[in-house]
Amino acid sequence: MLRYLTAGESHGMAMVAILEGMPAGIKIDAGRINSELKRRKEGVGRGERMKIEEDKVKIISGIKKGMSLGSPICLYVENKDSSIEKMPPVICPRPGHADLAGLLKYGFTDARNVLERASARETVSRVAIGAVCKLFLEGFKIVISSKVISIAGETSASMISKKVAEARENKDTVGGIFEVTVKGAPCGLGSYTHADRRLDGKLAQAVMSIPGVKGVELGLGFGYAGEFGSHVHDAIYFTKHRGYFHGTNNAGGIEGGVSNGEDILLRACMKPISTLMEPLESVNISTKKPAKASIQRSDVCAVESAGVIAESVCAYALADTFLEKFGSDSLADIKANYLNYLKRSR
Ligand code: EPS
Repeated sequence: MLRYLTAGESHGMAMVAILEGMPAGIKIDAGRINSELKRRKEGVGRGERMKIEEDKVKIISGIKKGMSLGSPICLYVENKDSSIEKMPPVICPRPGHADLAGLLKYGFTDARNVLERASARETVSRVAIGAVCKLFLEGFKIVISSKVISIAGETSASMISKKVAEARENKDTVGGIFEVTVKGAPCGLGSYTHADRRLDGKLAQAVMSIPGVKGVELGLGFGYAGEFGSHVHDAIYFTKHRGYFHGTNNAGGIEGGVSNGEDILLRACMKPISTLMEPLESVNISTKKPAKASIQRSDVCAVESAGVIAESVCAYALADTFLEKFGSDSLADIKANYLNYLKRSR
């Protein structure tokens, strides 16, 4: 139903996104897109680039007088640091980054050609798209949030900032775990009928595609592995007031690839940022001799930002499945379909 494309290098002119398939009639304000972009920049462990960039969106198309037109929405975020043409070549690939695989795959002799696009700066575009999707979903009282669960194994804010400061001091980096919660999603988004329609698969793909993410789980996730079925499946109840509901939510709001009306709960693990100020062993790709990996300006930790990015990509996946179920070209028609469905599915 929905599709998007992003373009832009980390130090190129701008980050660009085109979102196609959004219905007409959604109230969309640049202010909300900008506040989501600001959230993406913040968080413990972010680096110098975040102080350089303003990350303010220009709406190029698809929106008139604050209302979506149903035509492709083009969003443009200028890069203040657009020094790509002047930057020196990178010849010692960084372990953990896309540098080496990208060099070999595309036949480059300069890993800058790889890292400019592999950089997590690309997520500016995905957060801008996610903000539009959030505005659409919020019209149906579907609200998405995220929080940090742990960073470098620590869970309290004070211990987390201590560990991040320690990593910065030691020229090191840290990763962690974040959680995304979706409240208000109706039962019935996604489908068990075919692999690529499953909501769990769509969400996992979307979150796994965020740079640095190495693991994704829904609800109890890996915790299911050591349990008896009778202890972990969520019993079903019905009351006139609530309709159908589950006693627990180990499934994380999705059964058989379909949302079941409970909160959708997703956790993901982000590895430590791969650019190290005290670099690991690598190889000079011109001489093929051992050399320390290249040093680039970077973050010490970006787990909090990854949570915001995950909210955004989940918002896109949910808006897509929502339009699949209730879709039409006009928001008014979608609302009518949605209310009709709510009435019959209780
Ligand atoms: C990022 C922009 C980058 C890095 C970081 C994320 O800016 P620069 O490379 O100019 O300092 O801060 O990039 C990475 C973590 C990465 O792996 O490339 C951003 O806007 O999110």
